[in-house]
Amino acid sequence: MKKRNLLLMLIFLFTLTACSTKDNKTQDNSLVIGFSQSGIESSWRKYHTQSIRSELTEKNQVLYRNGYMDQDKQIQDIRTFIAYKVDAIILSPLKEDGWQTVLQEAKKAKIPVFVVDRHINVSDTDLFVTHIGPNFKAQGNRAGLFVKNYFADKKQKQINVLELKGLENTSVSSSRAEGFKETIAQDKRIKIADELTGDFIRAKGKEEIQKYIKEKDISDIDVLYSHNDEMTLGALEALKNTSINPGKDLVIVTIDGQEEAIEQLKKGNINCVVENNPDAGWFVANALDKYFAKEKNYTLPKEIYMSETVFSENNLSSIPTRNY
Ligand code: GYE
Repeated sequence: MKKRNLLLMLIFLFTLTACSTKDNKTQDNSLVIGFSQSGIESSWRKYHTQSIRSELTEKNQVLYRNGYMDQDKQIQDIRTFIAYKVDAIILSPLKEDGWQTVLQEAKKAKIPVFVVDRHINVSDTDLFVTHIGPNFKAQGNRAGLFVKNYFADKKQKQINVLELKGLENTSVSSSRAEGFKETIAQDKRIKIADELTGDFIRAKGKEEIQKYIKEKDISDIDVLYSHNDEMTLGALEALKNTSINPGKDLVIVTIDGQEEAIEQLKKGNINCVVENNPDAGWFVANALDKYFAKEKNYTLPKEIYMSETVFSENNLSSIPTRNY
């Protein structure tokens, strides 16, 4: 008789614990979220990280892992999240390809994946719930439009562009190049004379421009189109040792909207800063809320774009504080 009572008591205690654990989770709706960030290469990226972490930790437990610009580490971090049985994964991918296998593992574990910032290239779009980020092609269009308008009333017969591209095999770099090319094609005088790759890193941007100055005649270049402010700031450092007057002899167009770039815009060393909004926190938290609310007949859109604008000498006085 005693053994039977002991067994019944153990079963009762186990059920109680199991229910209370489940109830705790559903009672406060808090989630355990794995957040895999691609790196810390720019103040834009640091703000992007802080925006998501601060917004999500208000209600949830966030396991944050920085990939330090190493995709293999990011994949390993995602496997850790799967092992922890997190409720959701936020992935800010370094590169576009190479995610199929690990996202299939997440799908098998029934863990939803939300992609932020750069995009991923997978055959099965069911491997992620939604992509939340800027429209990189539109940013390229805006950069191209500034250049087209800048030279519209100038008689110059040919306008040579030096393009300083970001990290290869990333959706952000290919889309910014595509958008820019699409828009400058409206003025046959504008040509991309040369392309360099600075990996979105200031030191590499400086090094590439220094090499270009040594090997070619940069005075033949009319426009520097740089895919991010960090590389632009590196390029400005390299130009200091030349007779080139940035913003005057060389029109400079850059993307992100970092404080340091806005300062150079106000000094006249940069002509146009295309904003790239890093403040993704609210968008991510809102997407998670909608997903887990599981409202009938509601599915999240596959793309959630963030609003952004363009800064130039025409609106210097209305540029909001950047905070990054
Ligand atoms: O422009 C740059 C960062 O992926 C949009 O990555 C982001 C880019 C951003 O290195 O500063």
